[in-house]
Amino acid sequence: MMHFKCRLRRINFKSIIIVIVFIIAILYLKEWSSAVEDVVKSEAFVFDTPEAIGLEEKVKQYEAGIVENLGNNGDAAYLEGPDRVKGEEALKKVALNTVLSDRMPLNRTLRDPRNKKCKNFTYRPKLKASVVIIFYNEIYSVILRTVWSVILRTPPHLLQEIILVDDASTEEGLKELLDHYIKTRLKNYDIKLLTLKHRMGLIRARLHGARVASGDVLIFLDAHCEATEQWAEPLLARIEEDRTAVLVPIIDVIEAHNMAYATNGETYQVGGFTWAGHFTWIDIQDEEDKHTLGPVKSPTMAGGLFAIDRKYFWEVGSYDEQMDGWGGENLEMSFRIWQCGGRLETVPCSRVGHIFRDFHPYSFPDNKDTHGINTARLAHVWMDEYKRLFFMHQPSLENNPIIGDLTHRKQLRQKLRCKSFRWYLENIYPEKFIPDENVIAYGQVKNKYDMCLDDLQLADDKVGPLGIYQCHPYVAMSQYFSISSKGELRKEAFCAEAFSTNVVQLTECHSHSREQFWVYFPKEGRIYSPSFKKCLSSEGVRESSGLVVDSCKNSPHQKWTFTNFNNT
Ligand code: LR7
Ligand code: MN
Repeated sequence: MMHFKCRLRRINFKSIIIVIVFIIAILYLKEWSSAVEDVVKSEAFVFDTPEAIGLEEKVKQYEAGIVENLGNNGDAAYLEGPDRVKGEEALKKVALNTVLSDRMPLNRTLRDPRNKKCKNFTYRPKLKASVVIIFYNEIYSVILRTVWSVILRTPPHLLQEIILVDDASTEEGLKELLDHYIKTRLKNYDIKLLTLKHRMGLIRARLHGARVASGDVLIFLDAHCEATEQWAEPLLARIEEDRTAVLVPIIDVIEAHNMAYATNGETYQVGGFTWAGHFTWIDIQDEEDKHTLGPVKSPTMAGGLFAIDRKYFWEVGSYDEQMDGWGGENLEMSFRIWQCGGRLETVPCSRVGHIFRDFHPYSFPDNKDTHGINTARLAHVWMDEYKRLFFMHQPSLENNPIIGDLTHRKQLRQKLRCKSFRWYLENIYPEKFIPDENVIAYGQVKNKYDMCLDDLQLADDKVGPLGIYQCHPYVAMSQYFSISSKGELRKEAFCAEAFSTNVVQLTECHSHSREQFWVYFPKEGRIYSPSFKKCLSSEGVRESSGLVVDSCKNSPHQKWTFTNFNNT
């Protein structure tokens, strides 16, 4: 009896343990996938439910509205009559001509935009790609055109799968329609559709996609892209050669108003950044890189379109999971890749179009500045003492609890033994101007009327007047200038340039120009242009119009003081 009981107990004990382990395993699995509602994989489809019949009708309606050949070759397309008016309205509302997109074939043809010499290369990669496409309320036809472009232009033996991640779109019926289209029209391809239960922002949405992926290489795309001929081969081949190379194709512009696939010929740019924490395009810096069709070093990436070895993605810290919404993750990954031993490159023989919109058609809960917060996170983790230059733009974020806990990311940096930000600046991006290093004077620049030099909100990439404005406390925004050791009067990438009309404009710095050369005499407060033999003056200048150069005289208009002056 005793014996029996004991045995019974033992058995019970054992089975209880098994049950517990089983429950834990299930809970763990559930936890892991709790944010993911369901993964739909294309499989045989049953048409007999009323829902399926309704969806099939909707898809057929779409298909009936498609105008044959419209936008083929990547040409600009135009609509007539009421559609045209509706298209213009959509453009105003969501910064994209959705009506036009709906009329264009989902599998439209594109001209091969590559440099002709790219065709001479043969790539024989063996790695397979998982293409991860995330979206929030993007329109059906744009998402599917992205998917079709990948299917049509990636050799099947290089395409493991396409993973669509729906970041909890609120657009009614979008998910069901996509799901139906995939199950019926794309059933021969491995396409997974993940739906997140809650809006998680594009960074965590990408992480969800990456977790499901099984290919050797992850290729991320925005949901409004079109891949062109042989886009994948050079990316995969390069990763096969160096698994720590993270690659960006040339990103061509697809126009939001007419869907034209625009190519600007054979020149292209690589990625830079501003101290305010924004991505910018910069010219290729090394002369020999300008002429190669091989991969070219890029200090940063735009973020939406890139290829990375899947295992390396996880090894090198994937993403900062605590980054919310939109923005910052691209610079975070760029700095991290370089500082932690990898490489970031642009591959000019791989080209993908992206629809560039004038504004984002979506907002974030509470209008949170996710770009600012995310950038504050990366500044604290990766930028060392140079974070001062970012926080100069966003002082309120520096010690703000809103940015969250950074322990894990700092631990990651330690674990990977990553190099310093100074190393990155010196070795990867030596052209980047540091406004308070190697400069003669810097800061706010006041004249004797207590007015300050001001860039008058010069927009990126444009030329504009160098003006004066009431001195204000948001110095970094528009009033922070430096006299560099090269003699430039400079704000970030823009330099004061004197013209023969005596007008002084801000133009892109081009280091060797005499018109951008100034000498500062601190005692007299003069900012002198040797090539014009004249002094920077605010005489006769109104707010909002530019400064001039004038014959040098003892005038309060020509006396300038910088907040910081280096004596050395
Ligand atoms: O909450 C959201 N959840 C999402 O899933 C908000 C957006 N998204 C999706 C969205 O549907 C889209 O597919 O995320 C993708 C990117 O959003 P976009 O297209 O509104 O962003 P963008 O193209 O304006 O912004 C660029 O910078 C972002 C910074 O977080 C991302 O890295 C984008 O991927 C990136 N896009 C590119 O790099 C394309 C080239 C643009 C340039 C320069
Ligand atoms: Mn985009």
